[in-house]
Amino acid sequence: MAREKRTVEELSIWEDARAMIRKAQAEGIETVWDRLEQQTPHCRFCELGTTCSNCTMGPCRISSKKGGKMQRGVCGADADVVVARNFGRFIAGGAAGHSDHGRDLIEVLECVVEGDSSDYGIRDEAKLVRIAGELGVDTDDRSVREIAGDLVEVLYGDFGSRRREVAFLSRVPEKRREIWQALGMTPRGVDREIAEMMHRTHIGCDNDAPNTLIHAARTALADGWAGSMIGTELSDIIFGTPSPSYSTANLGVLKKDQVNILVHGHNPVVSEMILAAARMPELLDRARERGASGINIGGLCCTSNELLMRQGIPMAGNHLMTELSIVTGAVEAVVVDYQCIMPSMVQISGCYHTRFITTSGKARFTGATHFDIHPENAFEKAREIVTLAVDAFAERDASRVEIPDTPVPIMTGFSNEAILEALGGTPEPLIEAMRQGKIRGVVGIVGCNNPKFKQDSMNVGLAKALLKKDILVLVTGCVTTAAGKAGLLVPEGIEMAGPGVREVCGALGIPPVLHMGSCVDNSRILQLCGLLADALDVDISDLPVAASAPEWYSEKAAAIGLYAVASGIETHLGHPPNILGSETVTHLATEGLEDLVGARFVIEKNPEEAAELLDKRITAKRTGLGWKP
Ligand code: SF4
Ligand code: MSK
Repeated sequence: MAREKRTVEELSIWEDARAMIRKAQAEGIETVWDRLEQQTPHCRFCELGTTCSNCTMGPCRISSKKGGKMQRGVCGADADVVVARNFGRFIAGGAAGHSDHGRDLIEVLECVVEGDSSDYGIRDEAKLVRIAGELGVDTDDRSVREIAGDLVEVLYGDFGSRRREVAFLSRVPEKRREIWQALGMTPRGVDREIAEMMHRTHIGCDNDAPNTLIHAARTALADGWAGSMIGTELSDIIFGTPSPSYSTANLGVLKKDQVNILVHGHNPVVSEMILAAARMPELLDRARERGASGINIGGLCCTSNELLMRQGIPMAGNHLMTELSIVTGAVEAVVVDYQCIMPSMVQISGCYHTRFITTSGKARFTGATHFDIHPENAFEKAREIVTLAVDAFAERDASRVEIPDTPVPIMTGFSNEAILEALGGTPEPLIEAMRQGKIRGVVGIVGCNNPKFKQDSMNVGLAKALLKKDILVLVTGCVTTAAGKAGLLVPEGIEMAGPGVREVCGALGIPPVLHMGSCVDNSRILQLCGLLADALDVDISDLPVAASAPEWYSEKAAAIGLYAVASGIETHLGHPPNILGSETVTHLATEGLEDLVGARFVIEKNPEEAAELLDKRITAKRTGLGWKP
């Protein structure tokens, strides 16, 4: 039966998105929703995870019909083995993305230490010394440069195989470390776990699905407690630790009379330089000479989160807004680093005067203008990029410009340091509010948009449903924009929360949903859970906390979900990964992991139902702690 085409209203909950989808349709521009329709229905074998092309005896498909033909691939691998191997490689991809991002920051710090880059520096020296001390570096009577040099070595070590465990495992509660040790899940080195995942899933290696999945969890843990955590902590050291501030969100942050430059991707290394260049008087003069009143920097996806948290740069949109931002006709340049950048943006840029600029040798796009940016040349290249964008302003076709909506205010900058400072230096007031039931629990809602969902319907729906139950919400990644546009990232948002959250957040003057950063910054949430568990002398799995990635789509999001579960945090997903072709793998993910690591995945596509499931978990954990439900 032919599927009915979804109306524009069914694609997104936002008016800025709908206006731009209509404009794209009127101008004959293909978007992600058009291509999803062309690709639907998807290959059923792929959806179930039962295709394999790991060797050239195949590719093979395993039938889901029990007892029929094609129960095994040519080599004899059954559905369990094929699904587990595919999932393991999916996780390795996600862990590689976050972790390679973390490594890039080590390289920047190394350049600073060795004097190879004057464009970057150490903005938070106190944090550098604190983190170095935490990781065993001698900090007494030594220069910042010497300490940073040793920290660089310790963190590079986390990527190799000489360690028994990654350095930040010192932040993991003892009980959790024992669980990992007993299961063989302790992450040793980032590259080691990723390489071993690829090795185990080579033809003729790990042919026992649960064993493969244990290593998938170990690989994900290397991401969360090493690669991502390094990314977060070094970004803070180099660019400054976030503290609360205000900004704005939605496509209305674009300015009709200014040169608009959107930074997109994940890493702050390039975008911080673009921002600095855009503030240069000579470039502002150049913009004025060309008829613009200024240079406006806005963000997309996680690069946006990075600049928003530290610099208050407005957020133009999340994943499904990226194509639509160009459709406004008001964007002179999109400057990207890596991850979550749809290749279609090159074609859409070509429909306007927009310059699509790539900056990383790891993420080149055919048809884009490439500037190879390294720590040694970053500011100079950023200056050239901004010049290019300024000059493009003259080519803007005013008759095609449409900037929908007016920006909404958002509050950002809730690093753990900022949260602890607001609480008076210790997590105790938060624990007390939780003990009293004013804040019944905490849920981190993270992750993406996916065109299979009505954009942000789940992200916003779940946040609102949890708040009503007096459950505090933390957000990162693309959920940030969703929460912001819904009015949840300002102190006035407490009106949408239950009485307890309203009272606590109202007294502190903070929003009921706290923005903690980008995707790698989910490591901040891990660290916070570790702090709370240690303060209560329990394991993370004993806490009334949970996680959710309602509209997730990427390998990275799956890795985040798995490291959360393996850390003892029950995690909701709005739709399952491609594992349903294996009963063993599905059972392990949704039930069996509870016995092993004290948490599991729950899959639910209705936000109210999902809130009920997470509430059930939180209630059980509260009871376990001897607190009223
Ligand atoms: Fe087929 Fe086995 Fe080769 Fe996979 S590894 S393609 S299941 S023969
Ligand atoms: S950018 S991984 S779409 S959150 Fe981090 Fe957004 Fe998901 Fe990318």
